Amino acid sequence: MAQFEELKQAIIDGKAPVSKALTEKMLAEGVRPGEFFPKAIIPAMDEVGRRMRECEFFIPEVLIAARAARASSDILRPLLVGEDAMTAAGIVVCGTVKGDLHDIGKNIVAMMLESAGFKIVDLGVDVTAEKIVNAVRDHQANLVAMSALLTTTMVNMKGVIEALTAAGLRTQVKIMVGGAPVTDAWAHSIGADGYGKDAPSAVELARQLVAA
Ligand code: B1M
Repeated sequence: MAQFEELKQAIIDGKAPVSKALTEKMLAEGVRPGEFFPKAIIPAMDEVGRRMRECEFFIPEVLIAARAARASSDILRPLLVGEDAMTAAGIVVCGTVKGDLHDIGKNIVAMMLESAGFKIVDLGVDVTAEKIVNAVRDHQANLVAMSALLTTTMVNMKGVIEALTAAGLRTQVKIMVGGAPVTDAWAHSIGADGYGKDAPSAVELARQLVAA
């Protein structure tokens, strides 16, 4: 359907008002809420991820595309009930670890995950291990996504994993980590399940982890 292509393009181009207006128009014309994610929003954000990986898009383009995706999904989410209920790809508790106030990268990752159909419980910045443990329990999350930008705070990721283990929740959740100083080797050394280099890789990794 040409309209889904148009919406997909509006999202890629970061045109939030167009994406909002098109979503409203299509709904008024009888398009079912459940069709938007698989036919326009998710393919659009997959394309944004591809462009970012290939350095055709940089942070500003990704942010405005994610905002355009949100303009559409904000309208759709309350409508996704009954038959059209969107099955979340997974429930992700995310946050920047204790002592760390950097949230730009974490927010991009959260927005991209949300656009890819994950339900996000964003705890913000300076998040304690205890808060993450409680959120995993309260929201029955199956994924924890931690971000750290400082070499002095990335050690707190290990504390979160230990706290999840101590609370008996480690087998219930997969854990992914990321942020500028974080590496694959670091992720393995602290017992995380994976490392995301950037937001598109974080989405791919999240999909793999929940499917495993
Ligand atoms: Co800060 N800061 N900062 N800072 N800051 C860095 C990180 C630093 C490298 C700058 C430098 O010295 N060259 C340095 C850290 C040095 C180190 O630890 N080795 C530093 C420092 C020292 C500090 C302070 C200590 C400075 C001071 O006060 N003396 C202080 C610390 C405050 C604190 O956190 N307690 C501080 C403060 C700040 C600001 C508040 C001013 C501001 C943050 C604003 C905000 O986030 N709301 C800030 C900023 C902006 C930066 C730089 C310049 C940019 C960070 C950023 O947003 N990058 C940064 C230098 C740099 O990185 N070039 C720096 C863009 C963002 C899109 O990238 O976050 O890497 P990034 O996210 C990427 C990937 O890493 C990945 O995907 C994202 C998108 O592709 N990713 C994940 C991130 N999380 C992921 C999670 C995943 C998967 C992928 O799965 C879970």
